[in-house]
Amino acid sequence: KAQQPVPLRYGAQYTGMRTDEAMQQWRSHRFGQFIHWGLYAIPGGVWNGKTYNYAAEFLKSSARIPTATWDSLMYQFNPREFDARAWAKMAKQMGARYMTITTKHHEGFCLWPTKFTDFNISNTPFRRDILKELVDAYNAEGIDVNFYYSVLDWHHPDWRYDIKSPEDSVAFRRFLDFAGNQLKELATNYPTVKAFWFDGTWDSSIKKNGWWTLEAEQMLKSVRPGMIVNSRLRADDFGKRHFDSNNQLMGDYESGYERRLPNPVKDLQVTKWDWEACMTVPENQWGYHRDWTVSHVKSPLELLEMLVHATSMGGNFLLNFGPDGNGGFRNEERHIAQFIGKWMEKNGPVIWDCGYAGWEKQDWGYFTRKNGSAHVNMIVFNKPVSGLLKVKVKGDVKILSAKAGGKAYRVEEIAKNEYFIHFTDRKMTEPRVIVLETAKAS
Ligand code: JFZ
Repeated sequence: KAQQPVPLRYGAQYTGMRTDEAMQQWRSHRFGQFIHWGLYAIPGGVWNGKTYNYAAEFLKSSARIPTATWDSLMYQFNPREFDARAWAKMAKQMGARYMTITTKHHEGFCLWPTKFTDFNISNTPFRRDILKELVDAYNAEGIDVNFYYSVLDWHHPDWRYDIKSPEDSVAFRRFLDFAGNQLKELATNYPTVKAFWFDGTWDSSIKKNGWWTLEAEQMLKSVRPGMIVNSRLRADDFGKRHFDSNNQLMGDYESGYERRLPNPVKDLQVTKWDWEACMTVPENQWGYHRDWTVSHVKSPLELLEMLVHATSMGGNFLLNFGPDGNGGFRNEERHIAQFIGKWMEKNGPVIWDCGYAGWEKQDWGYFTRKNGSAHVNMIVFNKPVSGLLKVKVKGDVKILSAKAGGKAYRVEEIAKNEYFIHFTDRKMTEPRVIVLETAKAS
């Protein structure tokens, strides 16, 4: 028998996907650039001559550095090479349609001149409002800017991991006011911000204050109609996160896929909601780390395949970059951006605006489709020795043609709803796109 829904005050606010223009735009972007930048970029994973292999943005915690010592890095933050317009051009060339920047990571340092703490960019030797320069430069390239915000704050004296005493609740209440003020300040002073990417909301203190996560979501949406927030912000009345106690997605999109992607056969449930996966280039480094030999560094092709994979399942792909303490990108990151950008220049239309095609995944690669289109894109990563690419269509459709650029490939119907595309003459040096033209069968 059907279960009665649990009454919730702070659960999901609606069911199904948002269909408004702001959300459609967010969804159509598909490819975003994530940027982790803060004081941790200065030591870059190395403290007192010792290299810490764990995530560079966690160095304060891994090397057990006292808060006062860490915070004094602020007086060294002077990224002379920083050039917002060059960053934006690189993102544009890569094919990214949005960028998400860490306004404040766990360390608590703020990249904008906030009124609510002195621990911010205006007290560095650099002084300039980095956030404003980035928003202006990316927007000028036609790229939307979104704000990452860590609620967890290693600097703020009122932060609590848990609420164990009346004193804790008083302090944490002050902390939540501080965070709410900062969020309102960000949404007000940077009016083109499209979305907030919340992080650092997994501790008991937040889970016991689910009301605040809903209040923050609603406040941002009232300041900026159309605002988008990720599921990671949210906790319900019972401290359940991402999905509420009735298993409904909270926030506007699911953001739990971190450094992994849904399985293209088993996890098709994700095609029912909006989602975004975020990805690092090394195994687990978000901020700048001097030594990338500590783990496997993904190749441009691996990352490009992940972008296609995410698109094929109706998700966005947010690829992380960690600029160094001078404001420059490492060569590996530049190379990745260039490589993906070259492919996107030709093939962007099978990514942007595209999503799940509704057809069964095949071993050669991925399908994508623009919503409602009669054209289905095949993105071929693995060419079989036979050169025969199997396609199983869904429903009453026929494949009329298979084309790559000007060239047509033979389409052979081998069984009901099953085809071979004869891709025999091609030597592949990069993922190849074949566009299938379909028509209703009857
Ligand atoms: C968090 C941060 O701690 C990290 O520094 C980075 O900013 C990343 C994007 O987010 O790390 C997480 C967050 C969530 C999970 C794992 C690591 N998770 O849900 O598995």
